[in-house]
Amino acid sequence: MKFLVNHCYEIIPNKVLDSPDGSLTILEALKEISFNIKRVYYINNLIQANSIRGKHAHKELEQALFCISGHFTMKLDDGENSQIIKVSNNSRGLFIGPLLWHEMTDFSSNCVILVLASDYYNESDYLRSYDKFLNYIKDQRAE
Ligand code: T46
Repeated sequence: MKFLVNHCYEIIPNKVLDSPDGSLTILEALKEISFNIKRVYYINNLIQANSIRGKHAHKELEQALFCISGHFTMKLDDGENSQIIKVSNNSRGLFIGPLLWHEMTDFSSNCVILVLASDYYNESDYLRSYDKFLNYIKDQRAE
């Protein structure tokens, strides 16, 4: 996949063991996952057709996101370029780095998203308004 935005890339697991009994996908910290994993969370029960998740950027948090069932649409925006991608259950993941605005929509009802995060939950790491996100980037560049 070609990314038009910064702070994002595709994560390809080293090992996917497919068999008639199912697929086993293995990911290891400091290997395919570039950071130490401090938190794991998942999102499921996406039964409402018009659900929106994300709509924020993080100041420092690094995340590896895997759609392990179903599909959804991800809008990415690094403050200069934006891109819309379809994310589906294909064993590949998305690295979502800091300072990347992300919005998730169009979830299939069977969608399950697994996220590995580099740090514990911290609300002060969030930029929840797009204007604040742009200003934060501007301030960072000025430093
Ligand atoms: C991303 C997508 C996939 C916690 O208390 N602890 C946690 O670890 C998390 C992730 C959330 N929360 C609380 C904070 C908020 O009151 O749960 C509420 C919703 O959190 P958030 O806005 O982070 O949820 P999403 O699903 O919109 O976004 C999260 C990630 O933040 C985001 O970066 O990629 O999941």
